[in-house]
Amino acid sequence: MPRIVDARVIITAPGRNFVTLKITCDDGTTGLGDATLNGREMAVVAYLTEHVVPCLIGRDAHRIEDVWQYLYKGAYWRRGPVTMTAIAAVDTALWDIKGKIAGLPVYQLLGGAARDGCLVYAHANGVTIEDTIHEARAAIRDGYRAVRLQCGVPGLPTTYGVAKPGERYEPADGELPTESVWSTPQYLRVVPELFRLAREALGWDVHLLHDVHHRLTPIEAGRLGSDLEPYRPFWLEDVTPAEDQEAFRLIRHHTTTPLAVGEVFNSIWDCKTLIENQLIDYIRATVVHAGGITHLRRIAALADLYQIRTGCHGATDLSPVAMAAALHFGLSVPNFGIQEHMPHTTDTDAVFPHAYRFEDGLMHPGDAPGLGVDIDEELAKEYGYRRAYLPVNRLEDGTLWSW
Ligand code: CS2
Ligand code: MG
Repeated sequence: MPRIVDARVIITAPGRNFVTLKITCDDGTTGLGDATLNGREMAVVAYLTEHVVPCLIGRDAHRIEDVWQYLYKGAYWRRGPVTMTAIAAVDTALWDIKGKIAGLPVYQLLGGAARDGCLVYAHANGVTIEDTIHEARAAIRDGYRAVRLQCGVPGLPTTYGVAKPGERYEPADGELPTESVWSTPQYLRVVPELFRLAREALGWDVHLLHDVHHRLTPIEAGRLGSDLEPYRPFWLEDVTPAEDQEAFRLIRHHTTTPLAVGEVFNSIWDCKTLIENQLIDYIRATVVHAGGITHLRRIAALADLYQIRTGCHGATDLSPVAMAAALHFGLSVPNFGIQEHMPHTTDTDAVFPHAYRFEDGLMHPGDAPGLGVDIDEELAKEYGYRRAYLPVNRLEDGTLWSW
C-alpha cells in the first residue's frame, strides 16, 4: 500500500492567490489538491498544516473514503467552507495518487467517460450591452457553444463580472475590500434588454447564461426569471442567497427559467431541500469547496434522482488543479450539465502545467495518469502571497447588500 510520508501546503500567486496541497507517498508518488478559498486563503492553510497534515502521515493513500470520513466525522466540528475546502484538497490529491498508481486518468476510476467532452460556458462581460455582445461574438468565434452575459448597470460605477479596462476579470481585487454600489430597479431594467439585443444579434443556436450573484429578493428573482423567458436563457444563477433553501419555492411559482445555485455550498446539506423539492435545475457545488471528488459525487447522485444536473463553478479563483478535477468528474458523472470556464492567465498556466484541453466548445481532462496537472514549485516561489479581498456591495443609501 502507498503510505503517506509527507503533505505540504504550497502558496503561490501568479496573478492571484492559490493554495495547493501536495501529498507524497513512500513509493514517491505525489498527488495535488486545490485548497484555495478566495479571500480567506490563510484560514485553510492553517487548518491543513495545524490540524490535517499531522493526521495524514502514515495513512494508506488508497483508502480515500476512510480518510474522508476520518477528516469529516473525526473533526467533531462538521462542514463549513474552511473545513470542507481542506478535506477537498486531501481527497483530490488522493484521487490523483490513485490514478497515477493505476496508470489511469481519474475519470477512468470514476466509471469512464460518459460523454465525449464537457460542455463549457465562456464569459462575455462589458460595461455596455454592445461591449458584452461584442465579447460574446468573440467567444462564439473561439468555438464556445454557451456564453454567460454580464453588463454594467447604467448609472452605477461598477458592476459584478465586469473587468477593469484592459485587465482580466479578477474578483479579489483589493488589499482591503473595495466597495461597489447596487440598484435593483436599474438592474431589473437592463438585463432583459441585454438578452433581447443578444438574441437579436447572436441568434438562437448559442446557450446564454446570466449570474445574478445573490442580489435579488425571491419575488424580484421571479420577476426577472419571467422577463427573461422569451429569450430562453440556459440558466439564471444565484438569483437570491440560498441559506434559506425554501425561498426558492416562491421563485419556482413565478418562472420556468432554469435556476442554478451552489457555488458557495460546501456540503450536501446545503442543497438537500433544493434538490429533493426540485427547486433548482443545476447544482454548482465544486470539487474544491464541497469536500472533493468523493463528496461532489454524492451530491450529484442525489441530484440525479431529481433530474437536476451539474454546472460546477469554475472561475479563476479555482486553480488548474480544481479545473482538472472538475473535468474528470464532469466527463464521468451521468447527470453532467455544463462546466464554467474562465481561462487562467498565462502565468498561472505556467505554474500549473496541465493536460486538459478545449476543443470545439467542449473540454476534456486528457489521458495522463491521475488528474493530469502538475505544479512547477520553483516557478511558484517567484509569486509571493498578497492579501486580497473580494469586494463588498452597498445599496445607494449605504445599506450593506449581498455582493
Ligand atoms: C462567480 C465568481 O464565476 C462565478 O459564477 O460567481 O466570479 C465568484 O464571484 C468568485 O469565484 C468568488 O470567489
Ligand atoms: Mg456565480
